[in-house]
Amino acid sequence: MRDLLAALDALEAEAAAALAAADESGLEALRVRFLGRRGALTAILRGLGELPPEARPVVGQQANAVKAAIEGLLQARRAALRTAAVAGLASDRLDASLPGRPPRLGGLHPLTATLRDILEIFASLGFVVAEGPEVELDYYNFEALNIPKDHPARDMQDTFYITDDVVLRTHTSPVQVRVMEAEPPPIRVVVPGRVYRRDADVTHSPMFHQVEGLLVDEGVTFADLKGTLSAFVRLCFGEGTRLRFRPSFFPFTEPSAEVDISCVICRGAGCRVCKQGGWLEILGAGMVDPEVFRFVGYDSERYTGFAFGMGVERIAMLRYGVDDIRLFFENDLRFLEQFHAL
Ligand code: 2U9
Repeated sequence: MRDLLAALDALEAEAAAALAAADESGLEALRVRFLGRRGALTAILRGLGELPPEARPVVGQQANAVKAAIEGLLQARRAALRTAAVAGLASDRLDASLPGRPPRLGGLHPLTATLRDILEIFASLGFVVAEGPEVELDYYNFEALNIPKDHPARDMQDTFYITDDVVLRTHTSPVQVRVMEAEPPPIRVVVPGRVYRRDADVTHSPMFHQVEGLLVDEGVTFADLKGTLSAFVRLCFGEGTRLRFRPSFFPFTEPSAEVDISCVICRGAGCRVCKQGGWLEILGAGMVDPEVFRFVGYDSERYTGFAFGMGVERIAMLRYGVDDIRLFFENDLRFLEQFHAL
């Protein structure tokens, strides 16, 4: 009898512990285990008849008390779990009046924004975009542009060679040669793209971007070049911007000029950006050399043309007051995010 009473106490303690740890899905299994027809409690109640008569009421009473206690614990646990579940539902409810999390917007890279603006301006002047390979034949990059074999630009020090006659293009000019080979005048193209030169410091990057332009037709003069570049400069930097053409030399243009604009920061008064000079060099240009027309089979007695070139990084540096070209290529978000609002 003592053993049976101890077993009943142990059973109640075991049930209490199991129920305290149970979740809703475990409750039914525990009911079957402790109160079911094959459970220990039922076995004890069924075996009462085998006990000595004086033990029957004592054990029977204790067994019924344990049964009632376990039923009570089971019901209490079920109620507690339900209450917790309802409280969870209430607190998880979506508050549709909360402000949303704004998605973080990206922005254009300053070079992309600058390049798009330049191309849009030339599109408004009637130029169409032409593109070509960055890995280029020596013939298109140098030979057909009247850059002779002994020219310093051809030095291993200045150009990335792939083989003896294949280079990474050093300018986008070979594209204009290809355009002229492919179609007769009139030609009116702008050529954006990456170019490569063995040069690296705060104002030079081994890869940078150019936009070049070429216009060829009958009767084209230096006045057309000046008019086109004046229109471009005023659309790009503002109506009040002045231009200055200085004589220069390029193998592929004759005559040639470098073009300065009045400083976009101080308007010519002198400042850090223009190094107190009041002028900024932003373009090279000239009339296409007849020798270049000879290479592509154009009749230089009938046709004349002008060409120009500019560095996109240089224009972006002037526009945004950036003093180190490498900042454009490091992809540091602290730099790039400053352009999102612009
Ligand atoms: C053909 C004929 C002529 C393109 C030209 C320049 C002057 C020039 C520089 C600007 C800054 C290169 O990026 S930079 O360092 N470019 O000064 N480019 S005329 O003349 C051409 C091109 C193609 C067939």
